[in-house]
Amino acid sequence: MKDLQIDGAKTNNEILLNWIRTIAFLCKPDRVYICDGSQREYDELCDQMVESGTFIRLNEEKRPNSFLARSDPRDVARVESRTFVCPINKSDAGPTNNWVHPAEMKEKLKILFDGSMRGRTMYVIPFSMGPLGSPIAHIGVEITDSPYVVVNMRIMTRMGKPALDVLGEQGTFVRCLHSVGAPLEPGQKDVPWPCNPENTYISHFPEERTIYSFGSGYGGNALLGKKCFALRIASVMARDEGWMAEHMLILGVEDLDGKKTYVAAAFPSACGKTNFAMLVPPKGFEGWKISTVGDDICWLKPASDGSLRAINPEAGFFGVAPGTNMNSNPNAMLTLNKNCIFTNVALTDDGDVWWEGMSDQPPAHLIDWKGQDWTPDAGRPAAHPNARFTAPIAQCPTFDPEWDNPKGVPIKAFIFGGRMSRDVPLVFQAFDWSHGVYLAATMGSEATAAAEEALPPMRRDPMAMLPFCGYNMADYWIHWLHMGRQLPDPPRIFRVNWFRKDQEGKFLWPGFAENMRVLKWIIDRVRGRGYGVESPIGYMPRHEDIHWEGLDFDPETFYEIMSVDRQESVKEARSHEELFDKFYDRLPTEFINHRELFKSRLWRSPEIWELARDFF
Ligand code: TSX
Ligand code: MN
Repeated sequence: MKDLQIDGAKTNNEILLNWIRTIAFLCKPDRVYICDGSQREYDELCDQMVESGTFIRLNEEKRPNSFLARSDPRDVARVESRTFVCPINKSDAGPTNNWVHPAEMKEKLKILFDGSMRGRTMYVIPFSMGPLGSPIAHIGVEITDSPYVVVNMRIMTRMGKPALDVLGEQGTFVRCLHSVGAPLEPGQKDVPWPCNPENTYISHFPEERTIYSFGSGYGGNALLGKKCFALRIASVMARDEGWMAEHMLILGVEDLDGKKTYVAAAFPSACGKTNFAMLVPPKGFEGWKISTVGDDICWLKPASDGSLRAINPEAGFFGVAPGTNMNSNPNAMLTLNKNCIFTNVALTDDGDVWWEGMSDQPPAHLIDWKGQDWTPDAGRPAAHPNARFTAPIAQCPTFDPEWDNPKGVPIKAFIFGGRMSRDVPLVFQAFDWSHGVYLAATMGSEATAAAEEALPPMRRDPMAMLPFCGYNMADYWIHWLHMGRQLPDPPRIFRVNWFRKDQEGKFLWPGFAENMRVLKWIIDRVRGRGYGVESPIGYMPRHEDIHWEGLDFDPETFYEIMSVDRQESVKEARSHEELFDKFYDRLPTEFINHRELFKSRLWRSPEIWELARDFF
């Protein structure tokens, strides 16, 4: 075989060079290029995509150095039905993952990838998930035929030559192979968003630390450092190596004494995770500061001093645009002022972007996410509901410079949230680590925008990891329990629910900035100061334990959002059994004990405790 010509950055890593040669031989691209990660390379790729019609350059005055991409309407989100976790044994994927035997999956993929990059450039993207050289970080290499992926990866990760330098001649890396699955015949004209929806596969080979993704150019299907590597593959690496890869934001809270406390929080989708990560303290919290380390993924490793140190493996936000505005999240809006990529939002007549919820009044005319004329009476959204922004984290006004600290930040609390209109109180604390793991494993969220009146069903989403755990979920719970035993002073665990409603269906809690009050109680508890009443579900604040300055919130309403109904709780405990039955063969016995203890606490409590007010 003639030696392959490889342009761009240089590497002497033989393992990497061999992998590049093997993939080039299989995918048969016209060119092979190793990305250096420079601004110049980024600008050239963006210009090239403007030329080819993939990108629209936005108004230089309003949105400098920013671009709009419109995807194929069939390629607009992660596809869980086409996502596979492929260890040799099916039981290692567990009942919550799609499984195919790795040999069978590779047979299938080999045929699809064969010649899939014809007529295209094969880009090699070396990247670091986490601060360069950090003991908590890991290196990945994504091979892709999509320049859109390259420029997004430059925002979302530490990409290019610096990552190659960390990799060195001997270093190992997670292999991430991606193709849009749309080879070009000689002379064939390309489309703005090539993809192959009929043959989409997002497959993970956890035992080989390898990802093969075919057919989609969108988000987590294509930016393989994110969900595929940093959660599915990393969760397996973390289990094997004694650390944690979690679907969590990381934020810092600085109090009036200047003391900073870091917490990590997991929420299922549509709970406003990015909003919480960039919280603006409300009236009554003058002098308090919130800083953002990450909005989506958290890697944690025990340090020699006994602390649990966390990094954000990402370098950018890939956030849902619709609903983001100067009220719901001013810091996100300010992050988006420049150097951003927007996907599937609407285009204004003056070359700026718009999406549902950005302003009360929509512009009189727009080009919608499908490229068609749009007016407010169109009867369809102008931006796709899953439209996204890709933005550098360093542009966020609440950006915490500790983001780049290779040692990470010490995590003192884990917060687990869901969207529940009933039954789950605003906040409560687990009795201990193992009880907290139980509370996190049984958390859930209601399906959003369900028909009114009918009670929306709860979808269990353990640790918000249901679509992202790369192995058997029961083994993952065992790993959580194990981590707690390794730590001399494990983080305290809390559950929150911003979404409780009254009888009329009105939200009882104002949420957003006011969540700071809940956060302060959590910090107080962590620092051994705040009071918590021992209730059947955990420790709970009384009205007087919350800092209310600046908000008129009476005890009456407070105890309504804090109330726990005994009959409903018994039903809840019984339905945990349903969840656990799926994992009968590997379920940690601690969970059975916690369920029975929960039930007995319910029975032993006084009759009147249906109203938490009376209970207190
Ligand atoms: O992000 C949200 N958060 C977390 C903020 C830090 N949202 C938006 C969720 C959709 C992604 C919320 N929505 C929150 C919340 O705390 N709470 C609610 C519910 C709610 C909606 C509107 C109001 C109040 C609560 N409006 C008024 O009270 C006027
Ligand atoms: Mn996420």
